[in-house]
Amino acid sequence: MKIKSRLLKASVICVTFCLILLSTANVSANKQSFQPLKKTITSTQQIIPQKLDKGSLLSEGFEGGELPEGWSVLETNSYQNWFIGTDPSWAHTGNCEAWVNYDNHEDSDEWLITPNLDLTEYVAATIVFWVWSDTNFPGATAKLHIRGTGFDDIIWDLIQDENWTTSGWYELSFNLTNYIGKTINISWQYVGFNGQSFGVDDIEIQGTPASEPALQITSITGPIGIKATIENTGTADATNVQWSINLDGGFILLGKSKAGEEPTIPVNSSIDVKIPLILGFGKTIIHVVASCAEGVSTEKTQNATVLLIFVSIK
Ligand SMILES: [Ca+2]
Ligand SMILES: [Ca+2]
Repeated sequence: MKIKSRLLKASVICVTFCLILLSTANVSANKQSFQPLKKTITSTQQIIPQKLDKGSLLSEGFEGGELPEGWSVLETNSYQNWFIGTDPSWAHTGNCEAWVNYDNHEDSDEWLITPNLDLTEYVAATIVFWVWSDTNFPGATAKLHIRGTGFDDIIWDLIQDENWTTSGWYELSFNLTNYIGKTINISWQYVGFNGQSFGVDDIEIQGTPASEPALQITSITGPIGIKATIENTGTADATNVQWSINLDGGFILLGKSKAGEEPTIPVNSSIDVKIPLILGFGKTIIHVVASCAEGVSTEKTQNATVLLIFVSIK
């Protein structure tokens, strides 16, 4: 009986202890399960090179498996900081994402910062990205900062601005047009104590390039005198277009050079500029230059032979 009683007591203690353990595990399971596993990159994982078109200022899915070049982090302590997770089950797309785990030991103040972005050549810009989190643990929040010389604007705050009762990936987009003409960087600041974990993936920053003229000398022809065609292949009118034609070499008695000005070459239009009559002989190099008030210029050289009034283009 004694042995049975002892066994029973031991069993009760054991079961109680297990129940306590289980209940403790339950309390933290909700958040412990959010910790993505670290894994090493295997040879089957591809590092996808970035291909940016003219309108793309930044495109980042963290698929390189490490903090991308030009990015930085600020850490206030050594525990629960930003890292690049490499488990595909935690990424929004691909294998990787930027992640910071919740911290219930120390205050978090962890920054993930993009490279500097020059918005001077653009007339509009937007940022779109995905974040993983929820708003059920308001002890910590994530803030989106736009920073540049003399300013630090918080344009989004997870706990203040969202009501995400289910954890998962959410898409966010913001207009950056207020920052046109400036150089900025964008930061995700994870700050507070014992909040929800936070992930970022698939960041796209698109800009609308400012329109500008583009000048091109598309042809230089003879045979009586020289005619050059200057074309505006850009996206804005070229104004106060200064042009010149010069002949270098040979024995040129008449029509060695000429310069002029055209008030405007509209988009997708061209003008013909001329030296109407050239008199001379010998091999020469025709040099045509054009520039406009918008600071764009172009030039072209062409070999030719002059024989009396005839110009033969080589
Ligand atoms: Ca990714
Ligand atoms: Ca930390």
